[in-house]
Amino acid sequence: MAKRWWILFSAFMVLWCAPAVAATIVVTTLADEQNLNSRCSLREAIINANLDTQSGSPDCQAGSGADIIVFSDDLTGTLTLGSPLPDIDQNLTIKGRTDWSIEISGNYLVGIFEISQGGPTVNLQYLVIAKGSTPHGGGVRANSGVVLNIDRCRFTENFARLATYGGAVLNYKGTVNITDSEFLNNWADIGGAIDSDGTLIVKNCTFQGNEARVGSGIFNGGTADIADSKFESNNIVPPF
Ligand SMILES: [Ca+2]
Ligand SMILES: [Ca+2]
Repeated sequence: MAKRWWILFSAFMVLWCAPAVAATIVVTTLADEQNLNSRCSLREAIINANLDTQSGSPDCQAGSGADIIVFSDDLTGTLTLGSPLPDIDQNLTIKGRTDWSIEISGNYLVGIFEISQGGPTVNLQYLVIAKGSTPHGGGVRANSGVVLNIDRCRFTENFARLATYGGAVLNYKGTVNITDSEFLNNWADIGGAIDSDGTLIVKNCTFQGNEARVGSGIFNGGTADIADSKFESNNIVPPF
């Protein structure tokens, strides 16, 4: 009898200690909104994923652990941000469309993604990240301790304004892995497409038409491993 109770107790402990099952949160509108309107926006989805609640909006499923944000099948086109998205501060995957038919645009006014320091692992897949603008990292800023995996994304016309770092991606003392992605026509003062002060691994990527005063494609101030990638028509330009 005692053995049976021990088995039941062990099973309970395994279930109790198991990590939270990730939620898949489906974005159903390309509007940049946070209103109760039966449509789940990317902004609402990120807040729910960060807090593992529905405090962003009951329009989206609640987050739970290392969530996955996807876009509903009927959405294609551009999501234009009216203000910066909330920083991502939990493990999270954001998946666009395999044919790159979802674009997230900063409209040359705001940055797209920022990942909080302290160690979340964030995966960005199949996204077009365009026209983002911040002082550092117009498309994505990864802060210290972050692991950022970028797979099959396209970065176009992002820029770090006011003479600063990383037009498309700033890796500020994190670990950034980039595979099978394109960087087209991004610009900054230093690091036209990417500025890295951490660990950077780039594989099978294309860098074309990026501009900077120093490091038109990539400026590496940390550790970098670049393989099987193409650099074409990236230009050194005078200070903006
Ligand atoms: Ca909504
Ligand atoms: Ca979460």
